[in-house]
Amino acid sequence: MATTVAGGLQKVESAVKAATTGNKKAADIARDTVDVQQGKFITADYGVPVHNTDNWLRVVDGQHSGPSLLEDQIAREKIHRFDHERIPERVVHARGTGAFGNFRLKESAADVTSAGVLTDISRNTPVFIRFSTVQGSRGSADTVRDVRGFAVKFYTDEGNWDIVGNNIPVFFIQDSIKFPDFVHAVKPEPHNEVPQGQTAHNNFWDFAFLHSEATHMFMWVMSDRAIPRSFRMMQGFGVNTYSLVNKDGKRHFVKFHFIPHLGVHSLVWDEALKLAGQDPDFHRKDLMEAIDNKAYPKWDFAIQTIPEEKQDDFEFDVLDATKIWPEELVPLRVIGELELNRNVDEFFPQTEQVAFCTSHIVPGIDFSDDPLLQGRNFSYFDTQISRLGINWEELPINRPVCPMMNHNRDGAMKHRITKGIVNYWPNRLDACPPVKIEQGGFTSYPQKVAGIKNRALSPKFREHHSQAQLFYNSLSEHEKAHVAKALSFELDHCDDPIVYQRMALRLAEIDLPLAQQVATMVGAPTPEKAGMQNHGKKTGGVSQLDFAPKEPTIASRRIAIIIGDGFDPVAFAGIMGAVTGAGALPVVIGTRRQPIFADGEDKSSSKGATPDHQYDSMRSTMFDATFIPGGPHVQTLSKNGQIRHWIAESFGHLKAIGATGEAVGLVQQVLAGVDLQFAMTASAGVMESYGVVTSAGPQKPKSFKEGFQILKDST
Ligand code: HDE
Repeated sequence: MATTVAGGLQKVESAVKAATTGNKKAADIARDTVDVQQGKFITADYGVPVHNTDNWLRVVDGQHSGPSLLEDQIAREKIHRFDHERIPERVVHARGTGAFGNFRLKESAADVTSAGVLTDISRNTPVFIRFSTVQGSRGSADTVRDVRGFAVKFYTDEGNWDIVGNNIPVFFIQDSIKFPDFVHAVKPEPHNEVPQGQTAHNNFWDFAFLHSEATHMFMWVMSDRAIPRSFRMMQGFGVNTYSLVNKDGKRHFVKFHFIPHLGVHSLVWDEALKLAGQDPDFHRKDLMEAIDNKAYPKWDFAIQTIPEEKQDDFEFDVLDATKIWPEELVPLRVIGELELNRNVDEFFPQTEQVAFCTSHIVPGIDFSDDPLLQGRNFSYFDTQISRLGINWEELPINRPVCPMMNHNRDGAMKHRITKGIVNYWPNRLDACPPVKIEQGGFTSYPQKVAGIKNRALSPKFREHHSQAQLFYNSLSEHEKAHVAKALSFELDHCDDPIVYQRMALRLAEIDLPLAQQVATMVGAPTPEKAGMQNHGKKTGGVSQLDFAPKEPTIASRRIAIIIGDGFDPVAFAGIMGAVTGAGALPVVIGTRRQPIFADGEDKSSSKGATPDHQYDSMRSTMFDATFIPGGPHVQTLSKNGQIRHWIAESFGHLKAIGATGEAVGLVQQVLAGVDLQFAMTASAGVMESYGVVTSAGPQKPKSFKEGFQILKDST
């Protein structure tokens, strides 16, 4: 079928098919995609067929293996290639995972921009997203407390447009020159390279205190936002202020938002801590699993815009990345939808080599004087050069899908061959000329600038507390309790008293009761008066409860169904049908992975049920809910300490537990001594979930609390 390429490999059939499906990026990448299973035989990198890659060429005399020969070019190639497999990891956001998808515009924003991607509703723009943590290195765990990167590359018809965002709408610092200090302080400490994937250490909190501008952001990072349940359940924010320019040349400032259809959900801290060891790949697996199961994650794409002439109408500076634009003041306008629907074929050339640049914008979009953005525009391009080399934009994952031609040339690892006798402009052949503005050529917004050259920021940048208070006030009670617990955890890990004592004082500038609570837990003197009065104001779109999906859904959630020999087949079949019908993922956990037989099932004639996993390789933390059917198997389950722990732990994490028949008794027994109040303190809050659902009570208690009460009453 497909033509043979060097190395005896052939084009991937599926990738070639992509060329005909209309997805321009899939078709583009297909040009460079081969399938190892289509390879007829092994060749060297220079194409020569090789018959033995298992033994180094050496002198053998029949009895002894003699010295290996340097002459063996095949062995040397294999080792050389291996020696150089690694490239430098990203200096921040090293740990990440990516996927392909599409962006569909639903409403033209032609009133504010001339960008084709935001005005042409007939387009289907391919995208690649990379989600990441910030602090940890490439091999660190997914569920650590950290900001998540949310970087989107739109392969538009006018070139690549990158929104290199986060899942938190503000940042720690206002001026990009502070970034190296910030990253040094947050990363593992210089003397011992500790801790990995954590902000719970002296240097981070020392930095946080010494930069009061970081106050708003660290409050977000101490909230549930920093321990998402899934990448699919987090918001994305461009954070920086960009500009949109319409066809009449009018400019608006803009902030970009992505809002997940599944709502914004988090783990509880105890789950996150345990998962970091039990399943360090929890988030990347979750994303791949959902896409494989066609539960394609979707986000609304929204913009907030402020006309240029209203720049000074706000208490805060609209170019300050430590501030949100409260939605009561600047409403969100949903104009599009983003969907992820394809996993990568190979991690390194796609997810690892993808390179984002805040400076990648398309006509109709422009920068602003946001001092954080200005520095970022320099930094990203620069870092790609050291990570990937100067020709990084030629890599398949990075190259645009529209025509690309200019007079830039050469550099290490140049791949493209440009024919022609001129490589400069202007040239006597008129080859590859600039594009007129009216024909779509990019031009910068002709902004008027005046001022005194100085190392300073304008006065409004000096206010650092108001929105930190606004954020805290806008949380629900259980979210506030989680913030207090997170701060208590983090500052307890700081052993230098100056660090946690000062931070208790900083917290007293946000909310006195919060500061007092945290000071008690971390051993700082209890602040007696507020360093600054809390203004008491609230805003929408901050609490995660504001993002509940329109219809409650368990779609794509993982439900554990625990069985041993003698389970009730009717309850089992019923729950399998119900879970699958609701679009969730049933995962059968057995007392072993070999087939398990239902109550009354004849082992000689039946195949039994083959579990997906055996209980000892899984933990309750990996599931959103648990169901145990009744039947004699409960006798075995009830003797198993790990299964009892599973039930108790799920309960402690306020997850739904379902049981029928004899299994109701097991759940009652395990939870008999548990005080609901205590369970909720452990998870620090009352979550409105369906709690414990058993055949002993109504099918759907209104809350976790009610479910638990019903269980107790029926004991
Ligand atoms: Fe980044 N950031 N950043 N950052 N950032 C990088 O670029 C930088 C900032 C963000 O999945 C680096 O390619 C500076 C804010 C994401 O490949 C580097 C400043 C936001 C990613 C860099 C910031 C981000 C990066 C490291 C302060 C949210 C991962 C590797 C002015 C809006 C992208 C790389 C990916 C990565 C610099 C602050 C988001 C060094 C100088 C604010 C999602 O260039």
